[in-house]
Amino acid sequence: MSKIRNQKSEVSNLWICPSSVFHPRSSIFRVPGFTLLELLVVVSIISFFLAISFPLLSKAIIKAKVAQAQKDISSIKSAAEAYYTEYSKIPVPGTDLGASPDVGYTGADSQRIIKVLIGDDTDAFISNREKIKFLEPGQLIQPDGTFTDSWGRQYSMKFDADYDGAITYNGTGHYTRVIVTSYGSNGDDSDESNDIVSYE
Ligand SMILES: [Ca+2]
Ligand SMILES: [Ca+2]
Repeated sequence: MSKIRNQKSEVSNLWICPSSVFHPRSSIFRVPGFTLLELLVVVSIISFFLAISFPLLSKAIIKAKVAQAQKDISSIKSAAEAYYTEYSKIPVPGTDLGASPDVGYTGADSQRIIKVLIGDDTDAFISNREKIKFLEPGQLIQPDGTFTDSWGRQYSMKFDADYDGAITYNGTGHYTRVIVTSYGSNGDDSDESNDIVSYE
């Protein structure tokens, strides 16, 4: 009799209240996933980290573009100086040699000079008759065949056309044969604050 009473007691302990089993928050029947509050917390945390990381990422991208432009400018300047050493003249059309004041080149004219420096001798007015590769264009080349800076704009150049050993640029004289310029992220030559220039 005592044994039967104990078994009943055990069965009683195993009984589960139906209301707790079918309650929506029951651990047995709870739908796996997040509650609305948990989702809002996760979205808020992700938004917070995006908000603080985006400016840092933008700064890093701008810094990388400036570094690439500085590297390209240095390469173009070195190539122009190597051209001078080889041919005893600057890489500009013959009609500009001896011109005073010194001559600046932008757009299609600067494209012609870069093409000559990479060993393309199709430009008879500048000429690289030995087809010497003074410049490795690298990522200067865009899919459409143009040579541009990190912002997709063409570099500008100014040469010491009058051979006095100096170039005046933005009102200041510099002792150099060539100055190469990227007008920076805004592409604006009147705003020098973000220009990248070879003499700096
Ligand atoms: Ca000069
Ligand atoms: Ca600028």
